Amino acid sequence: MLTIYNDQHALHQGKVEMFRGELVPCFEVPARVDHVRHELERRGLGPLQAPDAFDEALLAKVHAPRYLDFIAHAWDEWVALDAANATRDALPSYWPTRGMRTDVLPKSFPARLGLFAFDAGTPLMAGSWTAARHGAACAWTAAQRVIAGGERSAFALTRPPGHHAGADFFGGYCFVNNAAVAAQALRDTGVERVAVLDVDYHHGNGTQAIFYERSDVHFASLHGDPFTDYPYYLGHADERGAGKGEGFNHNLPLPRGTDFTAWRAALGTALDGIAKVKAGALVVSLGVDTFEGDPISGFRLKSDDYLRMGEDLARAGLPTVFVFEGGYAVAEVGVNAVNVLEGFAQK
Ligand code: Q9C
Ligand code: ZN
Repeated sequence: MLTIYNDQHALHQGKVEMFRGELVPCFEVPARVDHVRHELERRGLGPLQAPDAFDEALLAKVHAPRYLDFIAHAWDEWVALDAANATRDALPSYWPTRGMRTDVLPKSFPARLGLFAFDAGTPLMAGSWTAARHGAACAWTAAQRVIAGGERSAFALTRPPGHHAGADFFGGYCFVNNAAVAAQALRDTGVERVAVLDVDYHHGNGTQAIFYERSDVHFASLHGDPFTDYPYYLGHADERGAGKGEGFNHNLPLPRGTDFTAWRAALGTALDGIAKVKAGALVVSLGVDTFEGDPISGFRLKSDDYLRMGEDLARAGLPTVFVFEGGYAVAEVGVNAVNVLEGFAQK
């Protein structure tokens, strides 16, 4: 499997996140990607390539200009508030709620930080924007290789992850929606309809929101039920798309404790939906936080199940871009993610 690797990922390295009423060490750590890279190398599933030069104007196809302006300068603004901020990550503490204004941007940086964020679990630091932009370049390059380059599949190995980031918000450890960038790139290369299949434990609220009113990108997601699981406020089965996008959004929420037998049946349902809309290419938001040992998630997949997952994905018979998302059982993340790729490649 051709892998496009973000060698800048470790520039993003959060210290703490708000979790159950206290600041705890971040779950989303650089070692996650290191384990995946080492596992790819150990199994000889190379090569690793650097991304091509990426026109950043492409980010504006899936993100709002005012969000991109904000996030590009956020670290400098944070440090300008107080020189001592250089030693701590930026985290929001204020959010607009129903009935408040989000159309007028406050001058206050902390107020804007909260306006563009949806949780206090996504620290931003000096290298976050560089790491996130390089990640988008990896997703974009993987899409180019699959369509223009004639590869059957490619893998964007990057962090921070992307699927919780919407057109104008960050959260869930995500700043730039890499899967959306890949899907848009496939569209721009002439694929008439792209399917994004999100197998991360958490609902891909950002990806759903970006494409909710579009019929050219079908979004399907298997995830922990939002009644009990993050991101809580999106991901129910009755969210089917709106306007032109009606019928092109497919959520399959599953209860905590779901094992691979039930998960795989839901995957079959999602793949049937993708076949029905006649998608010409597939983007897989590949989170492996469905693993039984994941510290923040509730499904029960075992390492071997990821081989079967890859085989099932291959049966869709589509050019496929894999984009790395979550997975926090750090030592097992490499084996689990690479099992999906190997299962896919062997079919
Ligand atoms: N008790 C990704 O997997 N914290 N993001 C949830 C639940 C946020 C996960 C805590 C989880 C974000 C890409
Ligand atoms: Zn996740």
